[in-house]
Amino acid sequence: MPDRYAPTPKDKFTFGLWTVGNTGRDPFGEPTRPPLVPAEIVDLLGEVGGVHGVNFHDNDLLPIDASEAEAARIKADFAKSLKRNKLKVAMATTNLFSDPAFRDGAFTSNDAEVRAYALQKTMRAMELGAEFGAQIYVFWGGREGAETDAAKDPIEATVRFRNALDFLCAYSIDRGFGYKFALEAKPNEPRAHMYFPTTGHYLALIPTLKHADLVGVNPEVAHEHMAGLNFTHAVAQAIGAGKLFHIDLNDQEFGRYDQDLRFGSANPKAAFFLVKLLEESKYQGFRHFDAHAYRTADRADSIEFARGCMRTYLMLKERARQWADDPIIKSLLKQINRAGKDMDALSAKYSRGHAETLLAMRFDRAALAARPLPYERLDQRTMEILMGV
Ligand code: GLT
Ligand code: MN
Ligand code: MN
Repeated sequence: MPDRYAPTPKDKFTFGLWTVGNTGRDPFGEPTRPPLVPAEIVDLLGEVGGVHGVNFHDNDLLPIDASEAEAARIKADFAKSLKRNKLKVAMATTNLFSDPAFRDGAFTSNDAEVRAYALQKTMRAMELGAEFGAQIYVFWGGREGAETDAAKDPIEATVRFRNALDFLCAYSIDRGFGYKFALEAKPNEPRAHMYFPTTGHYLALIPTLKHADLVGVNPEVAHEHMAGLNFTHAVAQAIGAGKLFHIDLNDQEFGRYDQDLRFGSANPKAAFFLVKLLEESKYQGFRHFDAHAYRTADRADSIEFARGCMRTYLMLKERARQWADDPIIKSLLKQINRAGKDMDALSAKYSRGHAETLLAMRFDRAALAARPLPYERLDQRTMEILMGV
């Protein structure tokens, strides 16, 4: 029997080199898995099966101090492994956080030379991504924040960040890369307070950019959960603004330090509403799993981790379809959505007449409050569908 949860490249599932290549290192412990070179990570993804593509930071592919000869060899091996495994490069990004040069930030650093270096590094990384056909360019400001607000003027930091984005958008246009840029928020990393802590903050920044049309967001489940927020609402706002250019799927328990867990493994109900939203809104972009396996995982278990991310997504997608087709859900939805054409017509557009009509209306508050809203039944039915009952 064919496995109906088996992914195919059409599902547009992607993994970063740093996700399945994660070695299990954490702030308190050394790696638990041997490091893999990029071509080996691509082979691992080939073994996982059904993956669309792979994403990288410049230094996931090329060590920061690689010689030209070394870089050429790594790139050639990587290209061969992509071909062998029929994988594409979907997204590229810059590592502006690991090197101590960025300890005070990159685009927002207090040092003009660091800011200039960050631009240079990003331009080179954009070139590298374009060489492999990346369409999306992510900005995750891993160090764009401050451990103490005595260090930086936060208004000036925002100006610096905006200037960098304006510069890099213009560079992309100039070079004809055709990138769409996706900004990824995170509240803290690891101790510092970030300047753009949530997706909403970035959605507010974008209209102030020179090339706002090129720039959207890359929301990540874990990052919104770290801030105690409802991820699906953030994504919905991005979709509504036409700005969901990319998405980082993983999971994260609330009130915990950065976990990057297998998709849907911590909050399956929240994951269900997210998948439902992405599918019903016909999101066309990549579905990137920015997560990594448990520290205990070996290679075989890391493969299971990657398969699990995709499988859970596809299971939830099926549940979302069941939900929409379920007769009980349908009748409950009908009951709670009380359409009122005349009412809507009044409020759809302002006119003095509409305002006067509204002002003259008498509303029966008690009757409004007495109308049934069986959300307990609706939610329980949702749970039953989720649990396969
Ligand atoms: C890092 C971070 C992620 C970002 C990556 C892109 S790097 O793993 O935690 O959320 O998406 O820069
Ligand atoms: Mn991410
Ligand atoms: Mn993360």
